[in-house]
Amino acid sequence: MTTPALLPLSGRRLPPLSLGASAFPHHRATLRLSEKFILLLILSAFITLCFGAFFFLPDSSKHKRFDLGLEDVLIPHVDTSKGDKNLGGFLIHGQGHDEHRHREEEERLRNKIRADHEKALEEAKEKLKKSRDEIKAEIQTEKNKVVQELKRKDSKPLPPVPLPNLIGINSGEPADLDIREKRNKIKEMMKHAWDNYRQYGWGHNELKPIARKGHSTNIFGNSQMGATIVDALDTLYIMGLHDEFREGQEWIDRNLDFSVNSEVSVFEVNIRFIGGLLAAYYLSGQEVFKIKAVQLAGKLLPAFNTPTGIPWAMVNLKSGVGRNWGWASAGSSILAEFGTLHMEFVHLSYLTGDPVYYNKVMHIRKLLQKMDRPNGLYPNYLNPRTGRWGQHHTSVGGLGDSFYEYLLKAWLMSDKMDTEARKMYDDAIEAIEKHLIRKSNGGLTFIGEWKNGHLERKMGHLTCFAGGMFALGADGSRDDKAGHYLQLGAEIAHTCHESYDRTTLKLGPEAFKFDGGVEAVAVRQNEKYYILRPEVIETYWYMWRFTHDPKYRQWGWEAAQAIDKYCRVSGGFSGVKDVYSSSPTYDDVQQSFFLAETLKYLYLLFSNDDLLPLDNWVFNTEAHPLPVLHLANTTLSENPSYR
Ligand code: DMJ
Repeated sequence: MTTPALLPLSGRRLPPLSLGASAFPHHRATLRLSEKFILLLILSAFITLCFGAFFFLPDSSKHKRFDLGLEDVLIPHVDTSKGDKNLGGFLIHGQGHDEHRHREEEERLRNKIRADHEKALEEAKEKLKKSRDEIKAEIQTEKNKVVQELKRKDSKPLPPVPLPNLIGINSGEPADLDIREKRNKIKEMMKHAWDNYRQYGWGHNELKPIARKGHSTNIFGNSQMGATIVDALDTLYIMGLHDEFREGQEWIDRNLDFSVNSEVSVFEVNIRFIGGLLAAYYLSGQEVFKIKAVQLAGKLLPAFNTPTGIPWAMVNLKSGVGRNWGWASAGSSILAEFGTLHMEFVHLSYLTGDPVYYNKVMHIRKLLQKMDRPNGLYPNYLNPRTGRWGQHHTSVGGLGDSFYEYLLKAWLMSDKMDTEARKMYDDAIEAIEKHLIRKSNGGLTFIGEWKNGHLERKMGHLTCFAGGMFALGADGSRDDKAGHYLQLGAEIAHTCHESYDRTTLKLGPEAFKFDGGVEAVAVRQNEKYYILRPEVIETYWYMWRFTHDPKYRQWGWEAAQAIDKYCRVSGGFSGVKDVYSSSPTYDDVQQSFFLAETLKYLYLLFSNDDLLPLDNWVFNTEAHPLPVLHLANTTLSENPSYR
């Protein structure tokens, strides 16, 4: 329907009526007087209507729902006995006094709203007077507040658990002056490594001591997660370097963030970060380490989402997407990687009361138990999609090593209750002795590598840790062969010492042969490097603890001196490329495990045995001490409230 007032009076269509200023001047000259009069009439009617609306329309605020926190103000005033009702936020009032009171109340509220608006307007005006930089700074402050608040919420304390019996956190200071001096020298080396990392690589994963800048490798993805800080913490603590420890703690508290778009090695992050954080927590009692360890573990869990539950080697900490190393046999996961999670994951379940971690590692164990093992040996590769072995390579060095170590340590860490783990260890070691351990023509006991039914007579520096493992597992061995395993440990220690002693620098090569007239010597150029690894010194320390034969301290001291002489540079410590060369070149990397392991084992070698006694502490594969858990016969999954 068309409004009669808009009908054209002259038979000509008028342009649509607009009250905008430009509508009239254009047509004014052409309009007749009567038309002008009618238009004036319409205009005055419209203005009257507007005034009427302004004065006579009912007050809409009466029907307004007060949902900006005003209900809190209004509702307490509602007296239901006098007929006021609160219907879902609308207020319907009674008559008389109540009406008067209500009007006053509304007036008060209107004033308040007006005052608030004026205040907001004033604030906005003030803001506009500020410079761009000032406004930016204010926004940043607000943002920081929000982040801090989120962090605070994220860091809410975990449920308290009774700490296990923490025995032997003491100075371990030796009485003997000579030994004390040696120990002080190791501490000084630690300080040199730390101070330089602090100065040139702080926050980066590792240090390039010659270029004097941060360094990282693909195991940490492209992250800057301060691997050296986390790995070094417990060594600093044990050595009594408390200022340095506090610096590290502060950095972790403020900066260690795991929501990074970075693809990291599940194994390395577990042994260095989770292991390091847990050890720092147990030693110092500082909650922040426990919280960070649990946060990080949550980020690793998606790696277990594979068809078999055998985790991927790598996981993106942000997306949770996992994959395997391109070089590993047909997309396989690595035995030493998925088999080296047990200790840390059991502790995580212990500390959180959440069996999820425990269940993940027990699932791996169950799966391995069901599988056929060629000659009783565990191959290094297992496909997480099919659940089948990859290439039939077996090693007690790289790719296999810490899997065997963790079977033994799972048993020790459970206060020797986890007999299933002990049995798996005993079975595996029997097969290894039968197929991989041999004596060279010169009488050196070595552990070779099994490749498709053939024994390669080559031993890696990594394999040298096994001397300590045999000694540690001697007590409790099957058929009471404790003496035999202690002896085997001593023989491996001797062979590995020979591999050091037969070099120019008195530092061990990465791999050495027992073949073609060669004994404990590296043959290939790319096996002649020493990258500050700990395994040989680790074995000396275990052998020292179990035998107190002074030769182990002597050998450890030789290694410490060689490291100080050939690997020390003004910017820290570096690996060397050829231990047979009298003028070595550096690889320019200070590995985080040098601070976590090499220097820690050396320090312990020159300390009293009551510092972290082996009856109460089990060292993870990165030398992070975790206490024995007295869990009695309860399995964690059966009783999640075992804490
Ligand atoms: C360490 O990170 C761990 O000991 C791991 O188990 C293998 N070796 C390196 C150091 O050599």
